[in-house]
Amino acid sequence: MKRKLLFVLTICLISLAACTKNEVLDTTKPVIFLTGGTTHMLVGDMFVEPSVKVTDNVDTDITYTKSGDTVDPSKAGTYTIYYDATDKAGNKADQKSFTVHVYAFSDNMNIVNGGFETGDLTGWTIEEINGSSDAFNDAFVIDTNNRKEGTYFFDGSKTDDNKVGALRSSNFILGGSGWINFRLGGGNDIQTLYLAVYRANDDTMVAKFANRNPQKYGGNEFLVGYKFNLLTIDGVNLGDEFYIKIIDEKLENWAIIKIDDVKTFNLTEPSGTTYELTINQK
Ligand SMILES: [Ca+2]
Ligand SMILES: [Ca+2]
Ligand SMILES: [Ca+2]
Repeated sequence: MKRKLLFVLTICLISLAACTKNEVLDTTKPVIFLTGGTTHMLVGDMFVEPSVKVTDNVDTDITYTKSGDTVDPSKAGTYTIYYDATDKAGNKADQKSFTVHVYAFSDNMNIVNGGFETGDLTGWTIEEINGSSDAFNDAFVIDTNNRKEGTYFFDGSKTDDNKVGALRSSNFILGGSGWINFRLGGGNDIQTLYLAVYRANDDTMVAKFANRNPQKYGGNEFLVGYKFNLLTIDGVNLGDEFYIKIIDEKLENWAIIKIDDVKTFNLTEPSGTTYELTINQK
């Protein structure tokens, strides 16, 4: 009986020693959590820092330190802040970083009347192809609903398939995230019916997009939203000057184009539910 008691006592002591030892030897590092915060903003907007939480297996009152950049909301640039924390046993948390992009914006980063909301072709220039520009006319800017954005869009089906022509936008300076978006309806033919992006200084085409998914909403009459990041093209940089051109050289079989919602400035990638990612078919 005495022996058994001694045995139990010994086990208890060992357990206690093990427990105490564990407390002293904390080898688990704390973890830093960042939530929210402004990741993309325009110069002059308010910057909100992410909220920071540090958890640990032992310590409940760990403070964190910050290093890296100090965000200056009045100056365009990319700023990165680093967060560190150490528990009382000296274990360092994995460093977390937070990056904010501050973009300068000027009106010339968007083309004029890219959504046709003036109800006509203000801001756009009609150009000829093979001596004709009949595919484009102020009268074809209408307000019926073919999955347009806003009130008006350009509807090439207001004239005949065999009409041709081109429509050139105002120039724009590439800014923000580099993402552009647009909505296209009508036929799918990259050779003769497309939206293109040209360099303003030498008129070279850098990108070309067709209405690749005209049946998305059940028919060519419905506008489909597309998005593309121009910065993925070799040699294209923020600050470069471009313009958009809409071409209709197609003569039959859904040989018209519908356009709306041409935006050349986006702070962030446009939403995936409205705009599907398209490819450069140049
Ligand atoms: Ca710890
Ligand atoms: Ca519109
Ligand atoms: Ca045509």
